[in-house]
Amino acid sequence: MGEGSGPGCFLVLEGVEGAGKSTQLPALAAWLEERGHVVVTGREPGGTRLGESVRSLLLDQEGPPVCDESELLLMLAARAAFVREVVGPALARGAVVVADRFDLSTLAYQGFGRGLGAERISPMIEFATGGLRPHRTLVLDLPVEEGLARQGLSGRGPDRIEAEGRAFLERVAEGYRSLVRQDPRAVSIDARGTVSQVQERIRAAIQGLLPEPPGSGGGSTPAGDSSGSTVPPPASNV
Ligand code: T5A
Repeated sequence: MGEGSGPGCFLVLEGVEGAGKSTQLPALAAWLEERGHVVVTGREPGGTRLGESVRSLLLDQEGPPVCDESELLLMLAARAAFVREVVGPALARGAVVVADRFDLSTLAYQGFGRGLGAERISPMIEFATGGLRPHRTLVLDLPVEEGLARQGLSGRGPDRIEAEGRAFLERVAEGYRSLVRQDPRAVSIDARGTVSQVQERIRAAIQGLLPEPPGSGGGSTPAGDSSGSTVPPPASNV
């Protein structure tokens, strides 16, 4: 497994809480499908049975106490499964994979937010991913305050990590800004404005990256694959 391995294309949406990743992902996937691409989606932590179990363990407010080091290792355990069960096989089939969070989340949240150090944990991330990196990471940039306000309006209560508070989330946001400066595959997307304005910016940022869609049938899954719909809920791609 190497950088962006396989003939497909690996896109990742990143950003602070409430930046709009989960809103933008299905719209992007539908747009790609309309253009004839086979699209596979997933979220992190999650996207596999193991990943979804890790997600509950880490994000439920009622879950067990988790120290920062355990949190990092559990995020990476989920990622190792996601790469091997979902992303790698999909890229090998020529699909466009769109993930809600990936490696930059770990660097921003555990590296900067928890203070474990991005340089220190980078080799661990590489071990978990087998060196697989997105072709493009789209970091939705929104002031922390605005993201929290959007979340508040959504009526969803904070998960365990979100509940860390404002100072933690500001460190995460600053981490993202620093990571975008260093990573040539990452681009910052202004996440202010309407949902469709942000979607337009995302589409513009992936121009020229996408492979030729397979045939002209549009979104069909290659023979031998029984996963059905090309934009299924996260865990059903496995
Ligand atoms: N994590 C994850 C780590 O610490 N390390 C890691 O390695 C990984 C992979 C995951 C948590 O785990 C942490 C990070 C997170 O704390 P999550 O639920 O997947 O949790 O991620 P969240 O960021 O918490 O998801 P959110 O749902 O809060 O944020 P989104 O997806 O960015 O925002 P979204 O799309 O749900 O939008 C939030 C609200 O805003 C509205 C939406 O309708 C929704 O109500 N909205 C807009 N309103 C106005 N204008 C727009 N343009 C809008 N776009 C969306």
